[in-house]
Amino acid sequence: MSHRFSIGPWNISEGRDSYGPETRPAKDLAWKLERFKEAGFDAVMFHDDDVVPDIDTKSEQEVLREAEQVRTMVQNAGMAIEMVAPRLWFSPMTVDGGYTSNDPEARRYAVDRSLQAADIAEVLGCDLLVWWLARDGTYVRESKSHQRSLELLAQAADAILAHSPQIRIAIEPKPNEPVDVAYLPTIGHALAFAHLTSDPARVGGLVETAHCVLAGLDPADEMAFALTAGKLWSVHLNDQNGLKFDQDKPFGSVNLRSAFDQVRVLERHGYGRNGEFVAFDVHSFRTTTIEQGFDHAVNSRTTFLRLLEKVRSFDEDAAAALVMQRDYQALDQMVIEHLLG
Ligand code: XUL
Ligand code: MN
Repeated sequence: MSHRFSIGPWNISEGRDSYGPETRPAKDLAWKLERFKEAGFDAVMFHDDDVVPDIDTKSEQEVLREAEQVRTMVQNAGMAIEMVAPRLWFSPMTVDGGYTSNDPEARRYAVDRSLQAADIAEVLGCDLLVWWLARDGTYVRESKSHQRSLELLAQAADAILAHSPQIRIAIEPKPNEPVDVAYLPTIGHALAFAHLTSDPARVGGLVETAHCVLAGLDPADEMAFALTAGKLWSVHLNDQNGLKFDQDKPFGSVNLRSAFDQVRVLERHGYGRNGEFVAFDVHSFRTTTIEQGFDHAVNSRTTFLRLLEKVRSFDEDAAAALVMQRDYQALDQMVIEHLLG
């Protein structure tokens, strides 16, 4: 089976970080779509305001009309649209969180904006709404009630599920950043949370490599957990060098063996058979020029395909025999030799 690849416009970025300004010029969606297509990507991921910039200043009709235009543009570029994610972390209304803010008016804003994101998804012809709950956590744990926060999250999910019968919500867990501690830090939390909603079958997960590393967990295991439950609806493959700020490095660039294990687990579970995309959430280094400003994504895709060959040529019978003999030392070296091979 061949895989289909997905990428977001935010993955071609301008190089700003907390300590300094942009190092590359901004490029528009048309420019990005051209790069995506020529590099072999099949689908685009969007935040609601990637589709409709300055979304909060526009009327509902304007928003949906602009979404129509983007749909046509992406279609004309020969690509599909994988998902839409409401960006609930930029507005002054989301300073204290999205759905779990202590301010009822801010919570209403978060839900309304999410319903609109679901409408945008419908216009774009996709059924996946991604929940990266950036600020739904705390800097000071005593500032919110955990139980109440979970209830608020479930109410928000229920509102979306009732509003858009075609929508599935894929929760993208992350343990911290920007908040100190998040309410849904791992895929286990996300899938348990699904059962607090009115339609657990329509609430699943998206596993990002870097987020698992930040949680001190094995990315392949996190993916396997969701796959076993039939709930891995997307992935954000990238890499992360230990416990520090979220790095979104090219896939396999830190831990090639872990990357191999991720590809192997996706293959073993037939990931992609139900239309799932292999998505990358990767960022250029700040030092990169705009001429090389998409190489990190192209390289991630190349690494995935190289590792796919490694997974498919791995001698699973020999590995199984070593498992039977409990010779895990030889198994360990077998994997290393295969990767070095
Ligand atoms: C943040 C992150 C986001 C989501 C989409 O760490 O990964 O880009 O993937 O909102
Ligand atoms: Mn991500």
